[in-house]
Amino acid sequence: MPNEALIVIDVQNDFCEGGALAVAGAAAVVPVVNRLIAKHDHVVLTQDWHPPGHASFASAWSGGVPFSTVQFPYGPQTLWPDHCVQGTPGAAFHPGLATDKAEVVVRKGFHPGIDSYSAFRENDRMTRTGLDGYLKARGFTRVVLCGLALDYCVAWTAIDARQAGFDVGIVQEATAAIDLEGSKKRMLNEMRLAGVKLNLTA
Ligand code: VGL
Ligand code: ZN
Repeated sequence: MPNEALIVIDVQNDFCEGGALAVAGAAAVVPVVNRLIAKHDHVVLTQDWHPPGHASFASAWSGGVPFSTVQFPYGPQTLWPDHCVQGTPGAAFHPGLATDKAEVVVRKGFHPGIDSYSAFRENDRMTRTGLDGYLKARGFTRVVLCGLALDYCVAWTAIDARQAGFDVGIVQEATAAIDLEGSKKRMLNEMRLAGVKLNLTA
């Protein structure tokens, strides 16, 4: 469809088995994602792209515990293991991902003090990545989402895409979830309430 873009979220080594923030089942979705890429005319990739010592890393805080929640100036923030550090092998796309067709790569999470799950808006909910303007300038009205992680970057991107006025669907079989304290169920519900189609097929 000419007005539809596929957005492939964060299929990077650190989110796959053996990576710093591995999501169970991540590598298995790569062939499914590749099938979606082959089927779409327009493909956008996103890349989590943190500077060393990023504020979302537990290691940046004395006594910081990975997967705990702390208060940031912009609200609650989960602390993560160091991951997707700019230029490292962990930040690179999974070697099996079919990246050639991508028309743009959006990087996020590069502001030292702000995390970014959504590919549209960072976690302060104010700092914009520019993806909204890019998609609208290109005339896209529908976005299809897949990638990692379902309950963080895919979900937040889907909800922000709805808020930006796009028709939005996710292909669940082309995603894998972190599922921290029920986050998968909670974010599926949030997406449903936002009007995201949850069951597109690959
Ligand atoms: C992600 C946690 C931290 C994601 C990125 O891509 O879902 N999750 N940074
Ligand atoms: Zn991150």
